[in-house]
Amino acid sequence: MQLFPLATAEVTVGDRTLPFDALHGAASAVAARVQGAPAIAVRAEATAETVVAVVGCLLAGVPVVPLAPDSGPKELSHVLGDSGATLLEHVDLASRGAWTGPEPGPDETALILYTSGTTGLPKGVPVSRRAIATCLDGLAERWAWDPDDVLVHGLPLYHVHGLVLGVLGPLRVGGRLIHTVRPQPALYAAAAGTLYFGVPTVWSRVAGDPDSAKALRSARLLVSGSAALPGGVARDLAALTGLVPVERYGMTETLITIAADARAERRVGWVGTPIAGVSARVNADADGETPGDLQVRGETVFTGYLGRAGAGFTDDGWFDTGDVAVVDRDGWFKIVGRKSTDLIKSGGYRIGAGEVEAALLDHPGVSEAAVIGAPDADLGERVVAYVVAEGVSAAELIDFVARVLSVHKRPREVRFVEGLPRNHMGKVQKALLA
Ligand code: MLC
Ligand code: AMP
Repeated sequence: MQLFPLATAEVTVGDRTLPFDALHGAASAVAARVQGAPAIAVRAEATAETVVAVVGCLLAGVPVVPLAPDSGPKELSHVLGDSGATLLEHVDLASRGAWTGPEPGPDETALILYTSGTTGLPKGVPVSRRAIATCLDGLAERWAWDPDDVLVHGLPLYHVHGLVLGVLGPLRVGGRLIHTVRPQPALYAAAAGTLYFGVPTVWSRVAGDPDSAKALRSARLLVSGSAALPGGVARDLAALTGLVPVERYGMTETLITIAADARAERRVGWVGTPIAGVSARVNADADGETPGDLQVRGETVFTGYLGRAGAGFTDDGWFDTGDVAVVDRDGWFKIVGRKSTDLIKSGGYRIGAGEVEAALLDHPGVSEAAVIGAPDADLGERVVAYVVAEGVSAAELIDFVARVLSVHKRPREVRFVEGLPRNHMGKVQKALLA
């Protein structure tokens, strides 16, 4: 199974463009360097070097661990230790090789993505080549994505959205990618693409910048994902661009599993039907449109966290997403919430409350900490920390978390309290905090 069967893609990141031959040549040189390594970590800055590094490892069949470039020391040592990866220090865009090694098998691990749980440190999610191929082919079918498309986005290159869909997608489809480095409305407007990706925060900012939004009128398709798209944002975009975004749903562990067909009538708030190779079900007590646990299985779904086989799967082999959904008679799914309030989605980033709490407790001035996601018009949810602390300011605590963890995991707000509400077992009652 070839991951990139067409040699027609072209990748632009910022002001650097790599036609397929240049990308393949530079990636071949990386492949020759890394072959045989158990895993390679890449500081996934939004650069052409990151794309070359990832493709080089994929050619050589070496699992890639993409790191948030602003990872704090705590995250970095955990991820490197847990994955056994070696950090790839330097990539030369000018070097050329001609990799002719055999195509790795479909069950080989292509990527190891780290993602937050409700407690503890991030967990490694091995993603197979088959999972990537099935996901991208399913989405290409839903979106009629072809080599003539110019995909534009500016999402981070260490998550499913920006990396798997946003970089490996155009490479598999054989089309063009323009990565704008930052997902800013004016940069989206200037790139003049046919197809655009964004998280809801990005789409909300585009809708808030009418001049940039109107420039997207010449696109054929806007896609939103990673968090729920507010209906108001969809309507504002429709008025400005003439396009209602399609939604798709997924997660690190499963890649994208459910997507709306670009040719179907838009159903704002509904994410679509399972893509080819995937099944989804709502495990509800009652029939019909009753909210229940959304469970998925199929070729895009991982087989287990690194070092924790079996966690998250039902006895009959479905992955329990932790999301709550309804499904209608036509088989369309709507995501209505999440079971745990300890997984926060802020700006499309998944942030575990427990990880932020542990970071806060590492500060000598903090004796107790509880973190929640509060509704936020821009970010969907914003990280709010309730702390019992002495001799430290809110700004200092925010900076502290931004330093020990990635910047996006920092609380946006710190509320000082005398004590945290706890039940008789001593467990913090977060419902009483909000
Ligand atoms: C602010 N900054 C600080 C700081 N306060 N730096 C250090 N310490 C502090 N205390 C700086 C940051 O470094 C950055 O600087 C700037 O402030 C803004 O950072 P931010 O506040 O984090 O940006 P913000 O505007 O909040 O970001 C919004 C956003 C971002 C939409 C751009 O949230 C984003 O990129 N989201 C995408 C997440 C994503 O791709 N998720 C997909 C997961 S996969 P500077 O200089 O760097 O600008 C998935 C599966 C699926 O979910 O279904 O897709
Ligand atoms: P991540 O692991 O960062 O990939 O985040 C996965 C989570 O993002 C899912 O479990 C959902 O909660 C959320 N998510 C992704 N896409 C959507 C969507 N279209 N609508 C609502 N939530 C979404």
